[in-house]
Amino acid sequence: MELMEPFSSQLDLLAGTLEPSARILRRHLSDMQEMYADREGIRRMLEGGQDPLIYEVYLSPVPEVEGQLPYSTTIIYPGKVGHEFFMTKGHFHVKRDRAEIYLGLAGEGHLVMQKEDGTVRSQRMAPGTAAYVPPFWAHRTVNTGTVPFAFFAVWPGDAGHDYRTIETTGFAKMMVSRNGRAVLVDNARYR
Ligand code: PAN
Ligand code: ZN
Repeated sequence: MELMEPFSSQLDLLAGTLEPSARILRRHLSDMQEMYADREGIRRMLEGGQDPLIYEVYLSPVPEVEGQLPYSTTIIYPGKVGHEFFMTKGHFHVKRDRAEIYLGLAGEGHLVMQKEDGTVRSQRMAPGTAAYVPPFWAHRTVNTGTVPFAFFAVWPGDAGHDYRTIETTGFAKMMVSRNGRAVLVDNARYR
């Protein structure tokens, strides 16, 4: 492993930004159309010229190799696609036994996790919530509030990101708004 010098970076605890960051990823609705249930609604939004920014990821400059601990912040904007709250794509780690820690910074949301057998669990996240993603659980975060939801994450450098499995199967449950409340309901498209 390459020897590094110690360094630090600055989190804006209210805005959720990370300075300096090596890269900022921006995910719009058009980047994740197949992740939401309301395909007809999406088609209408995109054809009408609406392609909202759903979330941003600020990535640390830490290399993604064994022994390192890369970290990031994620900001998910408030909003819905149909009844479904704005959320991240979600992924398994390529090395399934690699865990992760999330720390809530601002706003509120849910961390939805799923095992390969389709078992789903969710944890509510608010500022100060340290949520643990155990080995073998896919993870996706959802903004269930009305302001941007921001959190910090740190994971083992050799974990790798497998987006394909979730793109193909989806999550067994989806987080929707019902009578003004966030609830997890079965996803008819699962597998
Ligand atoms: C997080 C996520 C981040 C964005 O840093 O990568 O919140 O979500 P997606 O990667 O699913 O688009 C993490 O879980 N890293 O392993
Ligand atoms: Zn992860």
